[in-house]
Amino acid sequence: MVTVKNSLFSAVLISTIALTACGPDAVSSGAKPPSEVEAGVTTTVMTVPPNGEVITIQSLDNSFRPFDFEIAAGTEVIFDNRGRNDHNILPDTVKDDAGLIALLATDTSPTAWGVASPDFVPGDTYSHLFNVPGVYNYYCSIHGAPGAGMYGTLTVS
Ligand SMILES: [Cu+2]
Repeated sequence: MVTVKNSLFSAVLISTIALTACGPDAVSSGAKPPSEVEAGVTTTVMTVPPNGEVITIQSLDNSFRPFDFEIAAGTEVIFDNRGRNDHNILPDTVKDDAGLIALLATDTSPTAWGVASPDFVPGDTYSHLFNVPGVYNYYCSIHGAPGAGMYGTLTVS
Protein backbone atom coordinates (compact mmCIF):
# COMPACT_ATOMS: atom_id res chain seq x y z
CA MET A 1 0.00 0.00 0.00
CA VAL A 2 2.60 2.51 1.08
CA THR A 3 4.94 1.40 -1.66
CA VAL A 4 2.33 1.86 -4.34
CA LYS A 5 1.57 5.34 -3.05
CA ASN A 6 5.27 6.20 -2.93
CA SER A 7 5.85 4.91 -6.45
CA LEU A 8 2.94 6.91 -7.73
CA PHE A 9 4.16 9.94 -5.86
CA SER A 10 7.65 9.48 -7.31
CA ALA A 11 6.29 9.19 -10.81
CA VAL A 12 4.32 12.41 -10.35
CA LEU A 13 7.29 14.06 -8.68
CA ILE A 14 9.68 13.05 -11.46
CA SER A 15 7.42 14.30 -14.20
CA THR A 16 6.86 17.55 -12.32
CA ILE A 17 10.58 18.05 -11.85
CA ALA A 18 11.26 17.08 -15.45
CA LEU A 19 8.97 19.87 -16.56
CA THR A 20 10.48 22.50 -14.30
CA ALA A 21 14.07 21.44 -13.68
CA CYS A 22 17.06 23.10 -15.28
CA GLY A 23 19.63 20.31 -14.70
CA PRO A 24 19.85 16.52 -14.64
CA ASP A 25 20.59 16.46 -10.89
CA ALA A 26 17.11 17.64 -10.03
CA VAL A 27 15.57 14.80 -12.03
CA SER A 28 17.67 12.07 -10.45
CA SER A 29 16.85 13.24 -6.92
CA GLY A 30 13.31 12.01 -7.38
CA ALA A 31 14.37 8.54 -8.48
CA LYS A 32 14.21 5.61 -6.11
CA PRO A 33 16.71 2.79 -5.89
CA PRO A 34 15.46 -0.46 -7.48
CA SER A 35 15.07 -2.21 -4.12
CA GLU A 36 12.51 0.32 -2.95
CA VAL A 37 10.63 0.42 -6.23
CA GLU A 38 10.19 -3.32 -6.10
CA ALA A 39 9.46 -3.49 -2.36
CA GLY A 40 6.93 -6.16 -1.61
CA VAL A 41 8.59 -8.74 -3.85
CA THR A 42 12.08 -8.42 -2.41
CA THR A 43 13.08 -9.57 1.06
CA THR A 44 15.96 -7.81 2.70
CA VAL A 45 18.41 -9.80 4.81
CA MET A 46 21.10 -7.68 6.38
CA THR A 47 24.36 -9.47 5.83
CA VAL A 48 27.73 -8.50 7.25
CA PRO A 49 31.03 -9.16 5.49
CA PRO A 50 33.44 -11.66 7.08
CA ASN A 51 35.23 -10.03 10.02
CA GLY A 52 38.18 -12.44 10.07
CA GLU A 53 37.15 -14.00 13.38
CA VAL A 54 37.03 -17.78 13.54
CA ILE A 55 35.85 -19.73 16.56
CA THR A 56 35.59 -23.45 17.14
CA ILE A 57 32.81 -25.26 18.93
CA GLN A 58 33.60 -28.82 19.91
CA SER A 59 31.01 -31.49 19.38
CA LEU A 60 31.65 -34.10 22.04
CA ASP A 61 29.80 -37.17 23.29
CA ASN A 62 27.30 -35.74 23.91
CA SER A 63 27.44 -31.96 24.18
CA PHE A 64 28.54 -28.86 22.34
CA ARG A 65 31.31 -26.83 24.00
CA PRO A 66 30.84 -24.00 24.50
CA PHE A 67 27.12 -24.59 24.16
CA ASP A 68 26.11 -20.95 24.64
CA PHE A 69 28.20 -18.48 22.71
CA GLU A 70 28.03 -14.86 21.59
CA ILE A 71 29.82 -13.79 18.45
CA ALA A 72 30.01 -10.73 16.25
CA ALA A 73 28.26 -10.91 12.90
CA GLY A 74 30.74 -11.94 10.23
CA THR A 75 32.37 -14.61 12.40
CA GLU A 76 33.07 -18.05 10.98
CA VAL A 77 32.16 -20.87 13.32
CA ILE A 78 33.83 -24.25 12.94
CA PHE A 79 32.08 -27.19 14.55
CA ASP A 80 34.57 -29.96 15.22
CA ASN A 81 33.35 -33.48 15.92
CA ARG A 82 35.85 -34.67 18.51
CA GLY A 83 33.62 -37.40 19.83
CA ARG A 84 33.51 -41.07 18.99
CA ASN A 85 29.95 -40.88 17.70
CA ASP A 86 28.22 -39.41 14.69
CA HIS A 87 26.39 -36.18 15.48
CA ASN A 88 24.36 -33.68 13.55
CA ILE A 89 23.72 -29.97 13.95
CA LEU A 90 20.16 -28.95 13.28
CA PRO A 91 18.44 -25.61 13.70
CA ASP A 92 15.59 -26.00 16.22
CA THR A 93 13.11 -25.59 13.38
CA VAL A 94 14.32 -28.79 11.74
CA LYS A 95 13.25 -32.27 12.91
CA ASP A 96 15.94 -34.58 11.56
CA ASP A 97 18.67 -35.10 8.94
CA ALA A 98 16.09 -35.40 6.15
CA GLY A 99 14.47 -32.15 7.24
CA LEU A 100 17.82 -30.37 7.18
CA ILE A 101 18.72 -31.74 3.75
CA ALA A 102 15.34 -30.58 2.43
CA LEU A 103 15.83 -27.14 3.97
CA LEU A 104 19.30 -26.66 2.54
CA ALA A 105 18.12 -27.81 -0.89
CA THR A 106 15.52 -25.06 -1.05
CA ASP A 107 16.87 -22.25 1.12
CA THR A 108 20.21 -20.81 0.03
CA SER A 109 20.05 -17.81 2.38
CA PRO A 110 22.87 -17.38 4.92
CA THR A 111 20.47 -18.15 7.76
CA ALA A 112 19.90 -21.70 6.52
CA TRP A 113 22.64 -23.80 8.04
CA GLY A 114 23.48 -27.08 9.72
CA VAL A 115 25.03 -30.43 8.92
CA ALA A 116 23.48 -33.88 8.64
CA SER A 117 25.05 -36.82 10.49
CA PRO A 118 26.56 -38.58 7.42
CA ASP A 119 28.69 -35.45 6.92
CA PHE A 120 29.60 -35.07 10.57
CA VAL A 121 31.21 -38.32 11.66
CA PRO A 122 34.11 -38.35 14.17
CA GLY A 123 36.94 -36.20 12.87
CA ASP A 124 34.71 -34.16 10.55
CA THR A 125 34.37 -30.41 10.75
CA TYR A 126 31.56 -28.21 9.54
CA SER A 127 31.89 -24.47 9.23
CA HIS A 128 29.42 -21.68 8.60
CA LEU A 129 29.80 -17.93 8.30
CA PHE A 130 27.26 -16.30 10.59
CA ASN A 131 26.76 -12.98 8.85
CA VAL A 132 23.17 -12.24 9.79
CA PRO A 133 22.53 -11.05 13.37
CA GLY A 134 20.11 -13.15 15.37
CA VAL A 135 19.79 -16.02 17.82
CA TYR A 136 20.56 -19.44 16.39
CA ASN A 137 19.32 -22.33 18.50
CA TYR A 138 20.49 -25.75 17.42
CA TYR A 139 20.72 -29.33 18.62
CA CYS A 140 21.83 -32.83 17.73
CA SER A 141 18.78 -34.97 17.03
CA ILE A 142 20.68 -38.18 17.83
CA HIS A 143 21.55 -37.10 21.38
CA GLY A 144 19.21 -34.28 22.16
CA ALA A 145 16.20 -32.17 21.33
CA PRO A 146 15.65 -28.42 21.02
CA GLY A 147 16.80 -27.01 24.37
CA ALA A 148 17.64 -30.41 25.88
CA GLY A 149 20.51 -32.86 25.93
CA MET A 150 23.00 -32.06 23.18
CA TYR A 151 22.02 -28.55 22.16
CA GLY A 152 23.41 -25.06 21.88
CA THR A 153 22.80 -21.40 21.17
CA LEU A 154 24.74 -18.95 19.09
CA THR A 155 23.90 -15.29 19.57
CA VAL A 156 25.12 -13.21 16.65
CA SER A 157 25.15 -9.46 17.12
CU1 LIG B 1 25.00 -35.98 18.97
